[in-house]
Amino acid sequence: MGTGKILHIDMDAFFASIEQRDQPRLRGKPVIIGVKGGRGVVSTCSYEARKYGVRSAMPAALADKKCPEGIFVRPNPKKYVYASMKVMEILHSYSSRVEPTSIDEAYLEISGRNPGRETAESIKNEIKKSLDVTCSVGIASNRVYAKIATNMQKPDGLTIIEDDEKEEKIYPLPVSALIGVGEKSEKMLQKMGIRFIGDIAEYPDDKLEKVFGKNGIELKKMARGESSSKVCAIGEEEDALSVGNEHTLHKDTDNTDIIDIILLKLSEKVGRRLRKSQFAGRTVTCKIRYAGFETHTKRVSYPFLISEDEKIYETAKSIFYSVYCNGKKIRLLGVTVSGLVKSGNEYNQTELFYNSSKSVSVIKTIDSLKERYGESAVCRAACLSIL
Ligand code: TTP
Ligand code: MG
Repeated sequence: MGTGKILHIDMDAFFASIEQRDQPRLRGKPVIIGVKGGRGVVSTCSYEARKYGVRSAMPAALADKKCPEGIFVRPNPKKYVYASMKVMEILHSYSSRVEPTSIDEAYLEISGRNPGRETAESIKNEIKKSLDVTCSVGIASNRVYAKIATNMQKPDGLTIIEDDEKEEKIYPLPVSALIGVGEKSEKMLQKMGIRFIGDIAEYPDDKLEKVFGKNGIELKKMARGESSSKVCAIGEEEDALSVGNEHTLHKDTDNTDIIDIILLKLSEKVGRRLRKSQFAGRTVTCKIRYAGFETHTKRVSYPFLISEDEKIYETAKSIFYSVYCNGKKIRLLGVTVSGLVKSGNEYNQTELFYNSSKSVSVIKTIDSLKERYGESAVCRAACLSIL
């Protein structure tokens, strides 16, 4: 059988592995990246800590309770950004088409002449040799399966899914293994009698479309391994169409409460403009300018359409914190959604991929209030407590 075309790579317990590499006393131990006794959440943890049930985004206090022998380590973002850059540099030496999708994750298009397994092994060896940390790789003929493959064997895994293996290896997986299917979508699918990826793959188009709009069709394509698998190298994105907003601060700040609120307000503005013009997009870009004018932009792309404020905010925020150097003062922030597609009933379509307790009617009400009384008329509780 032919080899896969898309290679997906994801570093193992990224921040924790870097700390274990740099501090030998942490090796083989349950390491929790976060602040012990703080009110914050866990950034990530070593595989040793995962055995105790510790997870990313879990409150630090809960992680401490679950794993009393866990060793908390404060995050060193600069170090992780540097390591990420090294990884991306290595990836670029294997393909001109590399799409980083987070600080420790990327898709690569590998040409037909290069056998997938050899390329993957070589990448894994080179990363291990030059950074002394491990990664997991998945290869398939499409992005969705490649990412699923990566997650099938972690840490230090290498998994290849051939096209003729999908019924055996992909279809028996629960729907939640598909990127974008959260708890809410899972429940809705369950009500339709859909539990496994194979169920979606065989489900009638019209019924999926009725419930989920265009994203229902997209979901079926994802399940079948037929969704778009283009790898967008940096600078190549099709973002002729985009909606974005920027905010320059009156006074440069490193206060993350203020930064979060600005990102929230920018995301709400962009979301409202998207919905008003009946567009939804795949890519969120966050622009960060430091006081010295040093500017960074980074983007994350989803295989589905989004237009909800919270999804935009969540994404912009995760991009921000993957780039931000703690303590550096910020002058300007920007949030943009691109890769836009005209969408008739976007609420219905995006509902499938959107895991929020906030109902569509609430979003609509907020939009119409802002329309009538201006942006500052409706401010969430989070904003009110600070501004
Ligand atoms: P992930 O790739 O999701 O996690 P991971 O690399 O730690 O572990 P895995 O082996 O399962 O891939 O995220 C990459 C890094 O991003 C992670 O090391 C820390 C950071 N991160 C956060 O700070 N907060 C989060 O909620 C998540 C999910 C990740
Ligand atoms: Mg990772």
